[in-house]
Amino acid sequence: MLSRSNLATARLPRLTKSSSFPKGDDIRYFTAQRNTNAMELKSGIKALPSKKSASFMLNLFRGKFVSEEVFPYPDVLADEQKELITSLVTPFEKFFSEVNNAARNDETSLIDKEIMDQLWDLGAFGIQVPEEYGGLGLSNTQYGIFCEILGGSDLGIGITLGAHQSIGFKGILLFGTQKQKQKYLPMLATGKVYAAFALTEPSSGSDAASIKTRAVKSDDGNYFILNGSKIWISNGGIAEVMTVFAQTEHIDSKTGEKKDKVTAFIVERSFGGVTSGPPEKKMGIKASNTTEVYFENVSIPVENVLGEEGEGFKVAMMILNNGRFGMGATLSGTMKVCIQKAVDHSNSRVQFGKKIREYGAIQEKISQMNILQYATETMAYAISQNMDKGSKEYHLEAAISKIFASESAWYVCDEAIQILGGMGYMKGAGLERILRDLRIFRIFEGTNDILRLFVALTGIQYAASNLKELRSALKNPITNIKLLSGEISSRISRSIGLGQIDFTPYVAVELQRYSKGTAACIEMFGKTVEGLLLKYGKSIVNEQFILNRLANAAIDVYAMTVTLSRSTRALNLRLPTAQHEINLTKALCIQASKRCTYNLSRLSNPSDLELFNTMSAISKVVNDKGGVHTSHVITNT
Ligand code: MYA
Repeated sequence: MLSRSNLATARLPRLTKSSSFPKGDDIRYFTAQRNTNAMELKSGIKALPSKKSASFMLNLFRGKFVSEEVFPYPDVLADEQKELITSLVTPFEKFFSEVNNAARNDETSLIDKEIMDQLWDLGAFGIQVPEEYGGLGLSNTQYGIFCEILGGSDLGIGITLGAHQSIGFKGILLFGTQKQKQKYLPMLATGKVYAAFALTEPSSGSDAASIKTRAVKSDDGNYFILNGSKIWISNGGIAEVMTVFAQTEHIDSKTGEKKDKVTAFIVERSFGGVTSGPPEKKMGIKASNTTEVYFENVSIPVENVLGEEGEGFKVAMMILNNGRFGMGATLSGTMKVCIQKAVDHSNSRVQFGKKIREYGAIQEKISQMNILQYATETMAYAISQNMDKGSKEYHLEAAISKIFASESAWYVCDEAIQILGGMGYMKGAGLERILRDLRIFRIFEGTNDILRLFVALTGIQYAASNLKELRSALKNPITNIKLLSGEISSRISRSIGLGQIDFTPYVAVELQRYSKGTAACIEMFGKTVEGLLLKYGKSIVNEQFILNRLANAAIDVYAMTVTLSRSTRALNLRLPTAQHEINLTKALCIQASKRCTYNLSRLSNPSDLELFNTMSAISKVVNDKGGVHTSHVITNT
């Protein structure tokens, strides 16, 4: 999975900019920041500036509860913005229910031109492009509502639209110069010009920094000449404008040493030398176009560099970070449809003399499906609304929502099929297409495996910077008395089992019992991370069995916290659904707090550590032998 041996050999401490994201989408920040990160902790993990973050998830790794982005549940849209979105969404919904045929698009692996034209006319390709450039000018949250509709209608079209605006030209929106925006955004928003995001290469998937595509500056410094190829590019066969990532040469100003670094470019097919392969034959999202893209001596004007030269890797990462919440919103819509189909069936199907909805086995499935959908939706809009409020440090939350959404949607669709039984397996029920479409969501835009490591290690890095801060405070205890006394009292409380984290002021009375479990998980989480740092130091980057479980615990804490917040809001607003939402939250908290405690306890449990070592040994043998390595039980060979 992790090729360039990076994640296995301590490269992931470079995944550390948890506290170096404060200026968020400002790429210049990263360039400046790089020079301030030279210090190393004794543990070996790079020290970070001790800036405090408002991110709930980053602080979780320090065992701290920072409420700002989770309580109260964010509520950014003014009434008129809500009305606007309803008026924009209605024709969109009508289009999907009356005009588009998702099953046919899947069958033909194509979206008819008339369908695409109608989507352009609806403004669906420029949802977040500012109005001055011809787009709808909507916020992240409003965009999320469109995503939800797409997710419930046609994931193939969703990918076409998402590859275009969620990643294809997002870089121009985030980092483009005024000139680049003026030139490209109008055509991309309304001019029927498609965009794509070209990062992945045959030898570079998860290991995105190892791309081989190269761009060499011309002698006069006016152009880059681009050569290389990309694979699995969504919209690769139809895009006229692409955000392309390539290695470029840099000379270290201090050492004079030459080094390759990634630079992002806006590449037009019309530059010449850009060609695409035939559409890939895929398991799902068949309506979307996926191809290889080749670049042969493509001449790119220097003004088409996106962001700073040599900062392209971060441009890529930040585009991906920025778009990830959209997947949560999209899949929340998909889950609603799966649940609808399951419920239609359980309300009508009679077996053994009763409607199947009467049986506990079905009730458990239906409630679990709803719990997961509720948490997915809650995460997606917590993130989008924080982004709209100006939060810049949403990268952990966004990665978590992508993992949670893609795994929940897979589970929900699979269970819907199970409830429908044989009928669910038939094409006519419409679920097998959704299941096929859903499979890719755990793989693309950062595999869930990579994102789990990203979450765990980015958080650990933030915690490590706190330990370093404490260490240096200890050298001068008098001047740092406030910091130290706060830390000491929280440690004493923890050591005698007195939790300090208190959700009481934020959570509805009905939920306080459950929120105590969440608070306890946060305390345990911080303690566990500190223990891991002390035990493993920098070699924690090699402990992927542990990091995975730590990430799972983090995901559970986030799910509990945001649902506690959302259902409290529902109750405060006296929404008719409040009691049901409270029940969904209760159920989630009971499940997630147990799972979280279990996952965290496994990280130091000798029998679990033995299990991880044993599994690692099994895997090694199977890999060495090239497959299953047991003697046949009958023939003994
Ligand atoms: S597109 C292809 C998707 N590919 C990936 O996502 C690649 C996954 N790999 C990675 O993310 C990275 O390579 C990892 C880093 C995480 C493994 N944010 O040395 P490093 C900084 C900000 O640790 P690596 C697709 O699938 C880091 O601090 N910064 O890097 C299309 C460091 O900074 P410094 C970050 O070991 C699907 C530097 O970068 C981040 O190589 C189509 C290097 O770090 C980050 N996240 O590995 C979908 N990570 O140098 C269609 C690292 O200063 C859309 N850094 O120390 C669907 C939308 C849904 C529908 C919508 C409907 C409308």
